[in-house]
Amino acid sequence: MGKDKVYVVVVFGRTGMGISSLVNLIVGKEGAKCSREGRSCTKDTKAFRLDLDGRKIDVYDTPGFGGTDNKPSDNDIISKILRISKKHGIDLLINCLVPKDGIVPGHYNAVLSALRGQNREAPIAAVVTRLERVEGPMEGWWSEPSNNGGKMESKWNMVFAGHACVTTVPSDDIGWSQRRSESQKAVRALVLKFCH
Ligand SMILES: Nc1nc2c(ncn2[C@@H]2O[C@H](COP(=O)(O)OP(=O)(O)OP(=O)(O)O)[C@@H](O)[C@H]2O)c(=O)[nH]1
Ligand SMILES: [Mg+2]
Repeated sequence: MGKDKVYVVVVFGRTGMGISSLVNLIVGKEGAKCSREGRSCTKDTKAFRLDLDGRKIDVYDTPGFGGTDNKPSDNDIISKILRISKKHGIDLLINCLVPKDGIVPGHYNAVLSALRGQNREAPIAAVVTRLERVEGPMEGWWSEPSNNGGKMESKWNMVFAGHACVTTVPSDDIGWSQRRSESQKAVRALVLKFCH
């Protein structure tokens, strides 16, 4: 590993679920533009640099799948992710998921099969967001029998190389600052596992 290596992490998911917010949480800056509820916002892929533990990591924001208002089509989004893979190589994909409506096996499968088809498969981790209101530790969401992450695997064959359970609720929402910083710690630890 050269010391100038730049690791590449790509975050994807359904539109409006908090992809850009998750990128900002990981990078620790409000660099990526986030939407107001109900409007697709991110139009193109964009990298935000994180320096962590002596490593340079480019975290890519992507347009959400299923976007409205002149948003790239799902196929365009796949092409954009493939382009990043061909140009830079991808060390980790993060599927941004929200309980219920934000868990879409089709998005996971589309990304996985497109990369596989080009012999460019990369590990996919799950980050489950919007968990600020769960009782007990956010991580508990994953193993709670009624909604657990293992079920995603057995039900939809969504197999993840790792996961984190978080909230990316805005930092000015003071009620959740503790959970927000826990979330940043958890998701950065996940990222570092794949950047070495
Ligand atoms: N309560 C709560 N709201 C969140 C969370 N993450 C994101 N949001 C809100 O969800 C809305 C959409 O967030 P974005 O990060 O812009 O979502 P996106 O997936 O990038 O959306 P597009 O770029 O429009 O496809 C914003 O109003 C966020 O503040 C979370 O963990 N908890
Ligand atoms: Mg966005």
